[in-house]
Amino acid sequence: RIQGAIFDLDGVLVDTAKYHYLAWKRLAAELGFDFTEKDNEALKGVSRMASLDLLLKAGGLTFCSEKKEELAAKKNAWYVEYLQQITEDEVLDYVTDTLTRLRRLGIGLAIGSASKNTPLILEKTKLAPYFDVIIDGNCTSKAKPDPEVFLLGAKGLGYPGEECMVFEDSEAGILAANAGGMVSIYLGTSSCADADFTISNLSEFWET
Ligand code: B16
Ligand code: MG
Repeated sequence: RIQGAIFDLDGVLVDTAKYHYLAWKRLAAELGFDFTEKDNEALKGVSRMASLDLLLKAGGLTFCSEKKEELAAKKNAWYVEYLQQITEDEVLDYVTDTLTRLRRLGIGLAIGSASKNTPLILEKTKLAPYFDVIIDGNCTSKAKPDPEVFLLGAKGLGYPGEECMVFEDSEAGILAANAGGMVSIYLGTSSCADADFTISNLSEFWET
């Protein structure tokens, strides 16, 4: 039986995936190439430096690691600038309903995010009080698709991976959930072949 639910942050709880995209697109433009929404799919759930590597590959560019640190910092500064203006309005549909209903059912609730900006996002959106455990890019060393972030979430909740379900909007995150032995639920309009279930939004979760 499922005892715990672990939620990805960007793209699942809050609509911040679009700001990541805007910031990466801005960086690509500055480097002289176009970066499409389709190109951006591969970056979802992926760590900041790994995302930069994918972006540079798409643009056919290579840089030394010092320069890459500089570019990643630049992207992050733009992203953080966008985050300054977000409010509870950025919380996606059915999120607070879902969290409240799961809590009433006795399910433990965790966040499992790759983002180092998780504390800022939670502060702006006032979501932190809903969760028992928060695992983010500041306390993990291995990026999704490694299951580390979700295994730490399950451990924090006190349940084995098999008793947890993971809500994700990225391919890397679904692979991480599968590797952790969890039930993987993909949130998206396209389908994700590796996910145990695919839903287009959280209200659909309650219909099945
Ligand atoms: P940061 P998630 C991920 O968050 C994003 O999906 C991904 O696009 C981003 O590169 C990564 O966090 C790192 O974020 O640069 O803020 O540390 O989807 O795992 O909640
Ligand atoms: Mg995500």
